[in-house]
Amino acid sequence: MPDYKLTYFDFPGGRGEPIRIAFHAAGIDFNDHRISFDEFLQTREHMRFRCAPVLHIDGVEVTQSNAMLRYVGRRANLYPEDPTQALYCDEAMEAVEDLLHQIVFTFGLEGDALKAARQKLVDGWLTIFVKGLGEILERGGDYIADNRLTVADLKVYVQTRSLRSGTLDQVPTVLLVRLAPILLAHVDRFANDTVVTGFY
Ligand SMILES: N[C@@H](CCC(=O)N[C@@H](CS)C(=O)NCC(=O)O)C(=O)O
Repeated sequence: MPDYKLTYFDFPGGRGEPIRIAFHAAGIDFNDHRISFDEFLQTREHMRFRCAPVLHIDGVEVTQSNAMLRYVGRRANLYPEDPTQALYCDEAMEAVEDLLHQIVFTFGLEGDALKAARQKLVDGWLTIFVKGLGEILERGGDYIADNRLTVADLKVYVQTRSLRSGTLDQVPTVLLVRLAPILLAHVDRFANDTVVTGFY
């Protein structure tokens, strides 16, 4: 088995966490290298695209979180072989990626500016993406694709768990139940799945 080192921030969310859970679910050992934001600022000049996560495979650097997820998924049978089911996975994963970009635009704001930006986010992109991810899940049933756990479920789960947890100021925790209850059932199912939660 290659030597894996995943470098990402030390919090249970964002782009790195689904990859950590995928490694764990797959039973693949990896060096879970967690960095503070200060450490990130000090080292980012040496990162290819100045972004985290970064995966080293036998010392070779790789970037792009969804590419990493697909890679771990293929190694661990958590990514469909059927091209259409794989497409469904990719659609969900890229949608979460687009949503993350919209959320990140509101980071670093404070006071009234934060309040206004988050309200706009809730009424706009968050509503669109939560509804859209709900539609994707309705197509798949209990899972995003392939009638089973795939890395797409992990990516969606980490994001919906964050939305429900109230960690994003001004974003109501009832958003999922209001806009896409099917996503709430999905997040609950994984919250009780030891393959996913056994990581903690
Ligand atoms: N397309 C990249 C985006 C990576 C990205 O934007 N990472 C964020 C953290 S989740 C980052 O490093 N932000 C710090 C910054 O841009 O200064 C990926 O999917 O890995």
